[in-house]
Amino acid sequence: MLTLYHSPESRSVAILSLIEEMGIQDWVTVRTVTIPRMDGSGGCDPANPHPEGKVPALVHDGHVITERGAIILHLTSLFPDSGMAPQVGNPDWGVFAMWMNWYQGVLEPAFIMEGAGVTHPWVTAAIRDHKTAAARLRSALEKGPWIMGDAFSAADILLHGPYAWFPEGTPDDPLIRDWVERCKARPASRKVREEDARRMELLRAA
Ligand SMILES: N[C@@H](CCC(=O)N[C@@H](CS)C(=O)NCC(=O)O)C(=O)O
Repeated sequence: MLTLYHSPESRSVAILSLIEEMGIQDWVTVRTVTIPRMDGSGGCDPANPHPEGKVPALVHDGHVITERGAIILHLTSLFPDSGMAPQVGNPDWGVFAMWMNWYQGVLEPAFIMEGAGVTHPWVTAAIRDHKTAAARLRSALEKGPWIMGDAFSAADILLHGPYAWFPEGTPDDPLIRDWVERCKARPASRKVREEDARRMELLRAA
């Protein structure tokens, strides 16, 4: 049994989009939980099994899986015919797993550091910076039109996320901006965001 712990307008939207793109809605139960919000609202939800009270968390037969990259690798491996990732064992799958880990270990930290105005030689040595990360994105998209080449994949869902949420942080590069818009225009993405806006209204009204 698969249960996704989700909170509206948060990082777990990426997993909802993935579920929609994969067509596995009947296999995953979605439970809405609260999280502490930057404006002081919300709070950790005792119903959320995430050890840090965050979202997303995916529970598979009692096993708690956190971190979007890991959740994506797990779901796309469980449902290998969904078309959202290469087949496990193919060289392409190694590249796909690389993008999942690069996102978690480089792109998102670099994006956050830039937004927070943090620079430090240790940070630069370990993760470089957002400009360097954006250059790597660009070189993938030059071959594009998607991160993995011809086919839209879960790598696009994960990697375009920060730019969809914070357009002001998006590099001033038409190749990257157009890709973000193409990702946002996917029917699955539109549907999930519309449903999520309704979930948020319910949460605010509660
Ligand atoms: N590295 C995690 C990050 C998860 C995360 O930070 N989620 C935010 C939602 S946008 C959260 O739950 N924040 C609540 C909190 O800070 O307590 C992932 O990629 O899944």
